[in-house]
Amino acid sequence: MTAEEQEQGTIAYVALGSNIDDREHYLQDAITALNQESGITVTGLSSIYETEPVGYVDQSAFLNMVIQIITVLPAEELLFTMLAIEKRLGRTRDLRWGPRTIDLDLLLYGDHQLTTPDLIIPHPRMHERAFVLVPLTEVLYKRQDAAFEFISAHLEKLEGKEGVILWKKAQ
Ligand code: PH2
Ligand code: MG
Ligand code: MG
Repeated sequence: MTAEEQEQGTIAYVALGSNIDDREHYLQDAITALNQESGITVTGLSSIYETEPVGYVDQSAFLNMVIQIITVLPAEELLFTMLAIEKRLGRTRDLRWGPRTIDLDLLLYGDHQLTTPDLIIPHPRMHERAFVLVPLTEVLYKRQDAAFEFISAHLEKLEGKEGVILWKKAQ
């Protein structure tokens, strides 16, 4: 961790997904809950996209978005905080990749690379998922993050973007 990060916190990106009603409400509640945590400030929002389910396809369409946060929490503590918020918002884990009230995935944590038993950063599947890269690219651009070039190059090569439809544009 650099001295600057120690002082100001680390910029991180979190993907949100919901496919159980009220989907938009779950996204909103999760953002509010994250922002209320001490040590986390929400600093940027993508638009909300409606997306075809990927992986396990026999389930309802998702709403997905990505937010930028700045946090003084170490990555693993941030992850545990996210999991606790998922739980508070009624998340159960019955079926891998199955329906969920809210899914919070840590995508990027500064430019750190990290592998622990609980966490891999950058998120190992994000480069294959249009429902992640479309909103991530949007918020990286908006916040003028240097990672934009690299991530948008991945997005250009990716298939399945037609399954990701703008649902509510960010202000
Ligand atoms: N999440 C998954 C599996 N499939 N499909 C869409 N469209 N959106 C998601 O957030 C999603 C998914 C596992 O986390
Ligand atoms: Mg996920
Ligand atoms: Mg998850």
